[in-house]
Amino acid sequence: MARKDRTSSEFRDALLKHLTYTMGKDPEHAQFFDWRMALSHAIRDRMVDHWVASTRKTYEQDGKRVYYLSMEFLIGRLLEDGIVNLEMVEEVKEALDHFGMDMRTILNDEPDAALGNGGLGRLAACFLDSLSTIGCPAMGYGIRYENGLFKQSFVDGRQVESPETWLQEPHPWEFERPEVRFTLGFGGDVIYENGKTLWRPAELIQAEAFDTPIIGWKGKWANTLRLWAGRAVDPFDLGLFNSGDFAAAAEHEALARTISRVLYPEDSNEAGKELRLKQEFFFSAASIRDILRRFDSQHDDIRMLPKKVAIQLNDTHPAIAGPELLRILHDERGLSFEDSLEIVHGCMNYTNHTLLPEALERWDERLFGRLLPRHLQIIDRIDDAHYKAHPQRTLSARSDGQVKMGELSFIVANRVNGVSALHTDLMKQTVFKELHTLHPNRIVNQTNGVTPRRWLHNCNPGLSRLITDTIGDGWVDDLEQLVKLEPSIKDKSWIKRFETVKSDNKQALATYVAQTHGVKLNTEAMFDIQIKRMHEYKRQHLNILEAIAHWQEIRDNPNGDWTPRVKIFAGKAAQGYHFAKDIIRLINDVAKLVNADHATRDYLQVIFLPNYNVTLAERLIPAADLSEQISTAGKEASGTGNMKFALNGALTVGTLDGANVEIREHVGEENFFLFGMLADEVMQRRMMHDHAQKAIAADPRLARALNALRDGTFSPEDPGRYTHIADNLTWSDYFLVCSDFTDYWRAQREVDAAYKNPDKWAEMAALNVARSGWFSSDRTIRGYMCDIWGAESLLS
Ligand code: F58
Repeated sequence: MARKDRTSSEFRDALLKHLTYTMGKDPEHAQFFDWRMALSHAIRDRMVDHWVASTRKTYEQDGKRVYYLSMEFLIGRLLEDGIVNLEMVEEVKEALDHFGMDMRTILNDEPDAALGNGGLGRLAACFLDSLSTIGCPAMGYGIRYENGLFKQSFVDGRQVESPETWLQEPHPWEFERPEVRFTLGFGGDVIYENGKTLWRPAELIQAEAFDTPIIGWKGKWANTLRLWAGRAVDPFDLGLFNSGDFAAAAEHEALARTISRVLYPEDSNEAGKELRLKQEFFFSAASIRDILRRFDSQHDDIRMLPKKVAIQLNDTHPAIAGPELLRILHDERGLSFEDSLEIVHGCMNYTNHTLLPEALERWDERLFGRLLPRHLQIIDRIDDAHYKAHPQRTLSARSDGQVKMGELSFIVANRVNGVSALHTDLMKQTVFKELHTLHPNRIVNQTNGVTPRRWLHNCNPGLSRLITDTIGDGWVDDLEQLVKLEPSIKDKSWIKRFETVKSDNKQALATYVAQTHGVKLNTEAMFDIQIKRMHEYKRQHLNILEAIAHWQEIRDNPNGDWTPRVKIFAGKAAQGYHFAKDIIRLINDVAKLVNADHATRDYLQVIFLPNYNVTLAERLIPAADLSEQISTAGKEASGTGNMKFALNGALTVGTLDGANVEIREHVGEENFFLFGMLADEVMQRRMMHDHAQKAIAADPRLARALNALRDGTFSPEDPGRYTHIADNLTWSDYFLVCSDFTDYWRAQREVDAAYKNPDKWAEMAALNVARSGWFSSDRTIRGYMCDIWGAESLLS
């Protein structure tokens, strides 16, 4: 038998074996679910050999290991990723064909693991993929939320949240590790005994590990994502049970499990805040213990820790890991405070993802002290030591009755990084100005990136094939090879193929939208897409205001030479963020009216797709013509969606914000639609108290669109529904929607004009693809390895 036939028949057997012995089904009666689970297990088996080999090599070589601590890992679906990375697509297809199953249908049956909110969590997932592709020994640490980010649906256009239940069915990728458990504590007292300070927590909980292998490109390396689940130390009280109080008997376990129950519990009340802080400590402390246990198994001298361990704090959520490590070294292992601090400093690094002051974490010191009394003392000592070394400083980690996690992370960390060049500069000038002056070498930049495996190779097979036909497949793990496409872009027949790929992708999206939402999209029109968390700084309302103004103009002149557009939105608003939820409702109300308008609907359609997640992004991005990256300059730390769109051949309409700046530099300013104020102009303009009113007075289109919000055009049954949005924009407009409107309008009309010339448009789009290679997360991870972690690849 030829080798290929042998391997596919072997895989067929493996699949059948799992169907029979793991799922306990015979093929006759197996459901989709059974086939998917059997397939996942068969694929997971193939991963395990690589995984074990990588782990063995990591121990043998004893190189520096990287630990990425993150509250979020927005990993999405894993089956296709696994099949592709193991180069098993053909084998799997053949095996499934043999049993009369369709691979695509099975892949689409997998739930999307939504263990994150947005860019921060997705970045963590892209980094895991790149760390494994590069062969950097690393581990991701996070929380195994039973319910990830809520499911979003719309009722009368309003966002309705329901629990996300990805773990309701077994998750085939993880390995439960009941033997890896740590007991952690909260509350209690700090006692002084024999010259030692010790923390005696009042409440104990266990963290249990669940491991998921993360396989890199071509299976050369595999790392681990270790997620912690809350368990009771004493799960069941038999005494209470026997006395008839069944609920109380199980209470310990129920309470312990709440800690890993949901991602970002509503924290507008005290109980929610407390749970959130507990979650942060829970996973950080468990991870620190695990890191020390592993280190201790190979080394005797704890002073070697910074040589062997690099810890990356993904934002401030795991910042308590610093004081916790310090506590263990000083209180439990007896090192001096100074030596302990030096070791901690040598290991820890911190990535900042936002400059929004309200998003920088701060804890009320009473809550903090109640839950973590010893850590509060340690933070004070860190502050004191820092003050001694820098008496000129004016701010500290603990002040004004609060514990400031940004300052704490900065002081403790060896390196602090921003996520785009602009963001890093702004960090130096704004939030961390003083700390930067005291530590001028601490802040470094690592512009974000995205994994080309998921965000081009897997989500856009048509474009991937065209690229591989043109330049070979080396680009998949060396994305800068995409520049080799440039000569072909001048070739008319190549551009035709490129255009066909895009129109096929649009068609596929339109079919999906028709099937799932019953809306028929005009595939001849430009697909103009804005998908991201709902936030005022991201300015989805600027987009919809422009759409309203555009609709009004088309209505004025229905026989004009309009460029047809489909405006697509998706994104979730935080449960307590009412303004953002009202913007969702507005977009849905605008969609209802505009899509039904016979005079305009050939030129303008608006749709808000519910329940934005990684899987939906994978469908939308390959079909986009235009990418909306329109945040108020200075507010979007980087953006990563912007990179995914450019890489898939969408043109950007955007401000000079976050990584847009670098995208524009790479793809060329002639291939990017720029508008809006610059970050420093934004700061200036905000000082002008009547900036919005002036902008409205100067632009009749804007005034008219705002009037339509006020006069109930979009909510005739409830005419006052959107008055507060118009009022907010007129009288406050912190994010400068009005001030940027006129220039946004101009840029959008340039977009319209450019789209009228399809060949030119395709050429610009293809140049975006060819020049986006730098935005691979492989490049970003290499930057972290070299500038932050001092870690090396173990792939020979
Ligand atoms: C995002 N942050 C930034 N935060 O907004 C984006 O510019 C950047 O590209 C990305 O990080 C990666 O660096 C982000 O996603 C959150 O989701 C917060 C988590 C904590 C609760 C509030 C949202």
